[in-house]
Amino acid sequence: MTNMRIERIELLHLTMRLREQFVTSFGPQHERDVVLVRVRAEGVDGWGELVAGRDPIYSEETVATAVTIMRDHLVGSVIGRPIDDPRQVHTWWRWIRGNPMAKAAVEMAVWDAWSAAVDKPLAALLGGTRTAVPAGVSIGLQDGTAALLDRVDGFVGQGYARIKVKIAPGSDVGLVAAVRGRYPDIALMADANSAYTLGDAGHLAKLDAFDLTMIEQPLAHDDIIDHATLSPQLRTPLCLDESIRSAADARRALQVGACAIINCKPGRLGGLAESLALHDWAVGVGVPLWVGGMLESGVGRLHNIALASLPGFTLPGDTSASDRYWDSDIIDPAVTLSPAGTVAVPTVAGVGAMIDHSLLRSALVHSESFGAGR
Ligand code: OSB
Ligand code: MG
Repeated sequence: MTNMRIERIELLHLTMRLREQFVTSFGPQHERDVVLVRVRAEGVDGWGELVAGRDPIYSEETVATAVTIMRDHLVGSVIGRPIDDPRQVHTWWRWIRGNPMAKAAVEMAVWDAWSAAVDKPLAALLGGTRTAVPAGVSIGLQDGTAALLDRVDGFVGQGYARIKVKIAPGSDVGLVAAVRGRYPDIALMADANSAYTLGDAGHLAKLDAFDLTMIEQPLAHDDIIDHATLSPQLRTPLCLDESIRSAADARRALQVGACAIINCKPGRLGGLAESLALHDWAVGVGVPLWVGGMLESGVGRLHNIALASLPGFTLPGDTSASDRYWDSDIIDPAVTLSPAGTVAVPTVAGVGAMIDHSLLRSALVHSESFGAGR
């Protein structure tokens, strides 16, 4: 198989209720508006997931803006155009500024279709080398320390390989001290989602006492320079999430000393090709990397797990099991956590074979389609 042509693209709009609210420094979230992209080529389907939120709080993109970009600029440039390598697709969109989540949703669906067409698992296509990857879990802000410890107990009991707690001003040092006090040896980190400023440097330095693997994105979502000023004031390594939108951003951040670790989210980077570029660069310079999550349904989750199987992802990702967020995920089998704290890398070619269409239908709100056979 050397060539593929996408004939039709469908956008499936789902609403999925989270098992429990997820609270970050941005506020609480109870459900996700999930848009799945289904690309249809000769005899095969490919699936991608839009990770944008309903509101522009993690980044500027929202479900509505991303769907507009897909409809007006992405879908038409892909349908009918011969593809001989899924790496090509993102280069067609270089002229479109920003909008990485919209691009990633379509690009990842093309990768998945390619995986199905060549009958090779996505992980293998990307250069993955592991059959299982260590899974971390991200725990939202809770109503007090006792509630947080309760959640941590549950996830440590399930075997998660790393615990990430969300922090915000007023809910930080005490929480981290309590978790570290109860679990002296677990891999523990804190994610601030941009809730602090440089003036908080002295306060953030108090977290140095708790042997955190990293502090994620303490300062502004679009900042690199202030993080470089903060970094030498802390012993704890900094990890950037929101600020890194390309492999070049990561290079610049490392160059100025803004971080020592990078969270790789394909949605934030515009897709898998850019994620691979980031990965290859990180391996070259020896920067630890991990795959972050965006509360994905099974579709995005399987993509993230495939990516995490590459050798440069040296730290556990936010690649938790389906039941972390969903009562019933839309894939079958769901992603499960092994007693060793790992999730299995899918060996099936194409996510489509793993979709539970009746669960998908029960979450479906509406759909739209583009191209032939409408
Ligand atoms: O900052 O990593 C983040 C979820 C939504 C938006 C941003 C983030 C998160 C998480 C959860 O921390 C990651 C996950 O488990 O999917
Ligand atoms: Mg984060």
